[in-house]
Amino acid sequence: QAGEKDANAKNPNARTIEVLQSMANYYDRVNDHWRTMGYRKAITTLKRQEAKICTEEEAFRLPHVGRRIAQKIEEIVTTDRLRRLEYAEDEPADATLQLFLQIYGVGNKQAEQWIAQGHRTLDDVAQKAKLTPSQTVGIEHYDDLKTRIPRREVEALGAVVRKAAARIDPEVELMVGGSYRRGADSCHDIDVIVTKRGTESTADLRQFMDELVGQLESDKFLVARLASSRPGSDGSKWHGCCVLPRIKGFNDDDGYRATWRRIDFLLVPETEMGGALIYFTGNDIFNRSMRLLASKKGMRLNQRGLYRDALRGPQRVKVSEGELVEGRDERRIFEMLGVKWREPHERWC
Ligand code: DCP
Ligand code: MG
Ligand code: MN
Repeated sequence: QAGEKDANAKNPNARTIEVLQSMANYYDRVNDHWRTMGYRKAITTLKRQEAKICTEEEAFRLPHVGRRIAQKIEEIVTTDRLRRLEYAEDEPADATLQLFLQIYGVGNKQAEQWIAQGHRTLDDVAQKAKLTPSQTVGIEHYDDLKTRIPRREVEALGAVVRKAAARIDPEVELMVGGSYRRGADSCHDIDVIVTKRGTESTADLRQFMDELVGQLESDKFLVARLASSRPGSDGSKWHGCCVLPRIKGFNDDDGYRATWRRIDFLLVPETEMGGALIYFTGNDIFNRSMRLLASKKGMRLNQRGLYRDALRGPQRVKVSEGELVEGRDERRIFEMLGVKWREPHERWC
């Protein structure tokens, strides 16, 4: 025991490890198992290093150290502190951070920046901060958007979309994926997969989607568009908000009020339906483990399908795009990966 303590003190990364350990303890306290594990693995890696790890780049090259933790390692070494930990250990500040993080379109960096600027409430941010259009919606409908959607309301919302879709193109098929497909009792949002027989690229569905959005907007079902694609994305996604209209016998009691709900659409050509179903069913951790497994087998899994890994030359420059192994069929992708089929409700990690 004393020996181990000694060894730790001599470790050139002792201070970094101490601070990261406090982060791991914090995430453990708030039951964030994923981050707790992430920090623990990074700590184990650091304990094995004989040299001091000083920069983000050095840290990122180590096993089990992702971009976020690598940045924190550099912050600890250069400033001898970690702002994220200081918020975590300061309960009021942490509560503010959690408050801001629950705004749609707000990540860690933005939330921490607002706190540093002295903002403490949603009103502060609404009045004083410069907001993106998504964040404005996120704040105006904060309470609605953080409320979970009961399963039967997800079904009712899906039915509204289906009806409108069938009028535009009866051959288009819609499936609700995400936590709903995994059997959840309630969901954060509704994830709708849009596909059609004979389509080979998302472009084949674009016109349908434009018409569907137009129709649902004029029906007052879709009430907001949110930033729908990251830069460089292919326009296969549509993110926004919807409200369930008053439906006779379902929600037409006196208590009806239009609750804003998050809705995502994913346009998927038939040729990629298997990859898309796996991706959009999740959960995110299950997806990560499937992707990791694929890469261990010299393949690559993404939301379009399973590929034989891209050939890479010096500096890991891509020489060729990987060859598609399977895209259409969800079960075949499991088979090609050599994993036992798991029903959607068995994909919680
Ligand atoms: N997904 C992913 N990685 C992410 C985000 C999403 O693999 N970082 C995939 C898996 C998710 C699916 O997309 O299951 C849908 O994303 P959601 O954020 O809608 O998550 P869920 O539908 O799983 O849960 P929730 O009830 O919170 O919406
Ligand atoms: Mg979802
Ligand atoms: Mn979603």
